[in-house]
Amino acid sequence: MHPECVTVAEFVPFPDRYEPPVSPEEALSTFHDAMRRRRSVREFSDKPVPREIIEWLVRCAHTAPSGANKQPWRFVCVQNPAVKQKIREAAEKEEREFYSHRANEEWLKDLAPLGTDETKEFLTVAPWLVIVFQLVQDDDGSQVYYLKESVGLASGMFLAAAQLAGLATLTHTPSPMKFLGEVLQRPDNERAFLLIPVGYSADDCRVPKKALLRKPIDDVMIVV
Ligand code: IYR
Repeated sequence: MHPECVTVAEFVPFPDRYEPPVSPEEALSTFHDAMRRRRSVREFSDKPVPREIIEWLVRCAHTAPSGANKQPWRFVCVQNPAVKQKIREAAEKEEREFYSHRANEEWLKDLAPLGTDETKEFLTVAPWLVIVFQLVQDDDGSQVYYLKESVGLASGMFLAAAQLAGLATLTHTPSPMKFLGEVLQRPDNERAFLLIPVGYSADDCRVPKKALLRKPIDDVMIVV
């Protein structure tokens, strides 16, 4: 080991250990019932969501594990209408390219049941756009580890928290996403990872029928 790596790990007795107030089965069936009803929503209401709620979502996401506990994420939470408009215009520009020639035939065929196209009205209608950035280096210039895994875990926890709060989300990935760093004037060590519109689903919100279907559990779970 290098001589400068002699920092000794300090341990404390596990504080504040969580125990479910109900049986594991009951806790899990309650959680599952909320999660199975989550849908990716593209038709949002413009009903406002208080800033404090969005802060709770970020706090929940920020509990995620990460490589060497580097917490290599940043959540830029946009409610300013002019900034949302800028993001929409830039995203739609990329999406026009995607749908007209970037995507191959198989991709367009796979997307057909979702009914998506280059119009991204939800980017101006949803009260909040949360852009998750990954830190390719920490702010102090030090290395980060398992970046996509870490930021993916935090993003998943953000979505779960939003669902528990009765909020609708979409995992939107306009590609490429470089414009998000530019519009939001983010520093060079941040790369956009995911754009998550957050709000309430519109009263007359519709969702794709095909995406209701889950593969059977035996297709996704192998017990050895
Ligand atoms: N980014 C495009 C296309 C798109 C791609 C996938 I993979 C999706 O699951 C959904 C959409 C768009 O947002 O329309």
